[in-house]
Amino acid sequence: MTKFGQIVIGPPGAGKTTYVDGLSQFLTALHRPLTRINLDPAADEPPYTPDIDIRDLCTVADIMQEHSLGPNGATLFAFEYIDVNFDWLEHRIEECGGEYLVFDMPGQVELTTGHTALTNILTKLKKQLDCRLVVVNLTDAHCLAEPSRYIAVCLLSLRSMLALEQPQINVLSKIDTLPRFGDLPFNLDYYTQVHDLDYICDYLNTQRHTSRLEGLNRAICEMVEDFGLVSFETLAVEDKQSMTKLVRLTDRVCGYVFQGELSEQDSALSLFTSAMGSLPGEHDIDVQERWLDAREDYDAFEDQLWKDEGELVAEEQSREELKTGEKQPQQATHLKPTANTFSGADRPKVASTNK
Ligand SMILES: Nc1nc2c(ncn2[C@@H]2O[C@H](COP(=O)(O)OP(=O)(O)O)[C@@H](O)[C@H]2O)c(=O)[nH]1
Ligand SMILES: [Mg+2]
Repeated sequence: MTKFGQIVIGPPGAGKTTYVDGLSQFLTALHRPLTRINLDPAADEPPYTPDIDIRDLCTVADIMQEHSLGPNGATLFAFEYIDVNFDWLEHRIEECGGEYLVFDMPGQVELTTGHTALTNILTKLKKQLDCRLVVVNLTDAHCLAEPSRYIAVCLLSLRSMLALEQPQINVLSKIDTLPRFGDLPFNLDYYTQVHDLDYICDYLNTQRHTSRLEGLNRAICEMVEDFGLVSFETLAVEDKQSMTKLVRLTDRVCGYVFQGELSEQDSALSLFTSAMGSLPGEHDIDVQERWLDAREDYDAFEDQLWKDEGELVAEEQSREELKTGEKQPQQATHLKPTANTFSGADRPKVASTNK
């Protein structure tokens, strides 16, 4: 059976484990058969319960002791170990049986930019288990506060796209924390679209101590733009709209949308989990407005929206119970987008700053 899923990568602290936990709750609510796989051999107890855990095969502490390696080398070794012992992973995935796999990865950048073990594992997952995976590359949105870090993140994202040779969605995580870092010189959509990077180089040159790096910055930006592969989505893991949008996008990119209809046709939510169409109003939401210019209005608006939906679901359920005389199981219908979800008409309005 073809399997679909996500490989969640990104530097340490980018929010990978938190996202896997959020995603796991989200997809469980949609009744999607899920296998959660922790491939971080140095993970502390993750907030979700992994169905498969690399720490059952090897831990960083054991490898460090046995092979006199540091924590970084031990993590790379662990991936070489999985590569060589791929049968273990294959067997465990088949045993768990979930049609949707979510891999929580360690933050070592070498794994996704140059080391071959992960590439080999991805190839085996594809060839031996018919997995169609999408890489979700998280980077803390804090990088936007520092233009040179943003350029480095663009370069790293491009590097992992080229090295892993998988469909990849780059994500600025913890976008809800952005207002803490002060005014940005450009609108948020400038950073997400990754176009006209000349402007950010010009801006960098107005800063002190960076002029000697001008040529290097411009060369990196030119290369990133020439490839035309890098752009960013945004994510605040506790924001349902934000999670919904990312789930829809990952479903389209890995191809889950084409088989969701078959496997989930009994679910009232199949339309939501598998439909190709965009969320109502999905493309109207301006990330600058949502997370910076009118954040509080949007938060209040969303709270009210979910509250209204919750009440609607409760009403529907009690009507159903009255009709059948039976207690209805708790439905996840509150996750279904309703016609009024960000339809535009009631959405908070704000004059764009258009930088
Ligand atoms: N504000 C905010 N914090 C987040 C978000 N996602 C993760 N975090 C926090 O970021 C920290 C690191 O997250 P973790 O998932 O352990 O990162 P990992 O090392 O990439 O697995 C934790 O304290 C999380 O609570 C988010 O969307 N918003
Ligand atoms: Mg983690």
